Amino acid sequence: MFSYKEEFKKSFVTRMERKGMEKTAELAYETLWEMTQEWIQKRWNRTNQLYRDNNEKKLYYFSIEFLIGRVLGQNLINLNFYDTVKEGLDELGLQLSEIEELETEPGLGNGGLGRLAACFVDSLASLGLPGHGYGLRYKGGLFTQHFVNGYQTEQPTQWIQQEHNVDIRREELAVDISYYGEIQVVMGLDGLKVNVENPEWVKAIPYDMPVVGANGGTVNTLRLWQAEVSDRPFPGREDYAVYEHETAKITDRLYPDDSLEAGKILRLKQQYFLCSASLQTILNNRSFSIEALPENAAIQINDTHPALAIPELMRLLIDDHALSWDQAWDITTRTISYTNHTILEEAMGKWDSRLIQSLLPRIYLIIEEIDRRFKKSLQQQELDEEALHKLSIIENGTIKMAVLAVVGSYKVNGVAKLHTEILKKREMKELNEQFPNKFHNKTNGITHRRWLLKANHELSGLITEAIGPRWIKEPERLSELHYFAQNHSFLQDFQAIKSLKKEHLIHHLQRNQNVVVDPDSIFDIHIKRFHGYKRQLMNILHIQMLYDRIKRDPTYRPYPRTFFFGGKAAPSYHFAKQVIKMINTVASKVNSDPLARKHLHVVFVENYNVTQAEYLIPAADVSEQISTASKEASGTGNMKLMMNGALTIGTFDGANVEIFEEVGQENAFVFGMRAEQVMQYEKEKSYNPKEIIDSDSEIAQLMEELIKGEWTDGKNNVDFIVGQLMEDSDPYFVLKDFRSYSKAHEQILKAYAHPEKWAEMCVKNIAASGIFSSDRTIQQYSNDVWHLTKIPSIY
Ligand code: CJB
Repeated sequence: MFSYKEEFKKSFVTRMERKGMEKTAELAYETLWEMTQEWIQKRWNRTNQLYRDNNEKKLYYFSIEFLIGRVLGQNLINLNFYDTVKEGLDELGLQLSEIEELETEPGLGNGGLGRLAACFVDSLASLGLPGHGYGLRYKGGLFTQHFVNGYQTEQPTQWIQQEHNVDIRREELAVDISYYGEIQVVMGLDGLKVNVENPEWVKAIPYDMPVVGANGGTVNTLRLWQAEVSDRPFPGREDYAVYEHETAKITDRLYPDDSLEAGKILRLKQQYFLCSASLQTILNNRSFSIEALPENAAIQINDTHPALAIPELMRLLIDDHALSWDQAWDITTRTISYTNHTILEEAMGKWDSRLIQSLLPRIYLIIEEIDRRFKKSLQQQELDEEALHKLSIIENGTIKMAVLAVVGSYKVNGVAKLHTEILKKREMKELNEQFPNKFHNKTNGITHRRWLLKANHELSGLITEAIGPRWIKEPERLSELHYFAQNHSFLQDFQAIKSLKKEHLIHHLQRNQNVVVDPDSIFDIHIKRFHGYKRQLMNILHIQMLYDRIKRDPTYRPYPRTFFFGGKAAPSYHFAKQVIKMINTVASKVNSDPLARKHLHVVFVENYNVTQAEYLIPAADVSEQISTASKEASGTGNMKLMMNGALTIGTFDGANVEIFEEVGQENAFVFGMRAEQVMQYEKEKSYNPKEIIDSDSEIAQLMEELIKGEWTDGKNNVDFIVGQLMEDSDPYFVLKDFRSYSKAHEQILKAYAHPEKWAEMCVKNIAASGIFSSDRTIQQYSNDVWHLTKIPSIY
């Protein structure tokens, strides 16, 4: 009888033998890699053929980051081959999990925004929707983080290997990008025409990566552009060595600043490179008239980084396709839509006009014209100075990319209900009034195929046993788990799986970091980028307070807790790096104290990335989502942890609000100020942290210890942190929310004392998490913004 497993084993062994070398794990990885690529290639060709035959409208998702994580295991899962391959390899004496460990993770993103893009392309393919990702092929992904004396150090990460790369070079699709040059207005056949003389040319080479949808039905493309020297002659090219070096720099590395726009020329070069290359390829390879672009293509720009797509599309339509300004504007503003991911001032893309003027002179003229026409359209209205300021694209020598993105697109969305409301009512109030139907909300989501099926195979199996497999295609069916929330044997199975995933994490950490963790402790997990507003500081201060209590009060002997931290700080973000150092210092003090260590353990997981997340998330009991209300646009880690049955301790911020709505506040630990209160304090500048210190003796003691240097190890200096809390008036309200945070932790301890009730709450969280699948998000984008048609499945 035919068996996929036997077929796989036969083919696998033959290939291994053909290689004629020792049967190492590396060889097994190579072999499995090749076989997977062949399975994918067939499906990829079929999908592309379908696209050519059917000509449906396509979506292009432009993003400066795609944090895809390891691909081998995910591809096997989406092909539905994972179990077959795993069992087959088992029988051959090989462990698939060991083989997977050999893959270097492509770290082509910083955090939430990049990972969201990766979840989105997975969902597009899995829903059978024609949507492709366009990004950059950075040679070096996000840096590798190591701790030296507790300080973060950064090493470059190389993910591209000589062989077995995840992508395919498409030389024949290369396009040229131009920078610099002088503007010349010439008389053409149809009137005046703008030319750019003597630009510097750079070649953009696409590398295509397959994006395998669920059941292998649809394989879409993630196209990443690499910068190389152009074949075109131009004056500056004589100094070839310099030119070659400058060119390679464009896609040499990912900028490691999460939520901080570095106004650097290289960053601008990257952004334009992505936009120009992607738009040229879309226009060059179209099978429809240029006027029909909006009916055939939707372009979603992921934050303002690709907002230059707006003037670049205008340039291509006017200069290369001879359309009038009005025609070009009509097409552009019916093709492009924009997602905003932050209201943090420092992360709102802003460029010095002179920089754009010199690097992209033609683009600058177009932006100027967009601004001029927009301002002219406002002239009839009586707008005050503040409104005019909020509505200007160019102001005082600065180009505001967020305003450009809103004006030049047909839809603008925030990434959680609260965030969208803040955009509409406050940050972009004036723009929303000008374009009342443009703004809409699309709450983020995560792909359950990676964060449940792949990361937690065991829990997925249990869910399927209980409610059948339909939830995999329709994750909202996870709600059927409600029927099991009080089923004793189901809860026991859930607890057993949680313990198993804790063991997996412990084993992983033992191997990588040589730390030993108590499997019976509460796993309290705070994983995300380091930023003031994410308040890792509040968490570590709270741990200090618990330590003090244990030392001071002989009756205070709480249930053991392990506090895990994971995350990187932007190399230039001094405050965040100080917090990292402080956590490591507190960890060594607490962990080396025999009494405290019985109750508290602090573990900082080095080099947090997608792979580490896959170990941490399934093992979590508690999910720390403690940002200052109004600051976290959405958060997506909150959703991943919930889906794996962790209980959230969190503020009313970002998508937490919706998580609490879905699961009920009684199944989470909610604390802290609301967004309106925070914004009120900010407006009135009326918050004074000294009042808190004066009225709360425990907090006062903590501050005193900090000032006295009791939490330094001689090498670190907490002055900077104390300075922010006191002199800088605690901008993220750490002390203000501290007491209610501490009370929420007390509630956690009380709840954990009843294991079955706790497990019930966990299961209710999983049951309520289906709505946070990115399949739901993508379907909503498709219905409301992109209007895509599902392609028929072939498998
Ligand atoms: N975000 O990761 C980034 N980088 C930015 O530059 C701006 C925002 C994050 O995007 C995520 C996806 O939408 C959000 O969940 C998160 O709140 C936001 O900080």
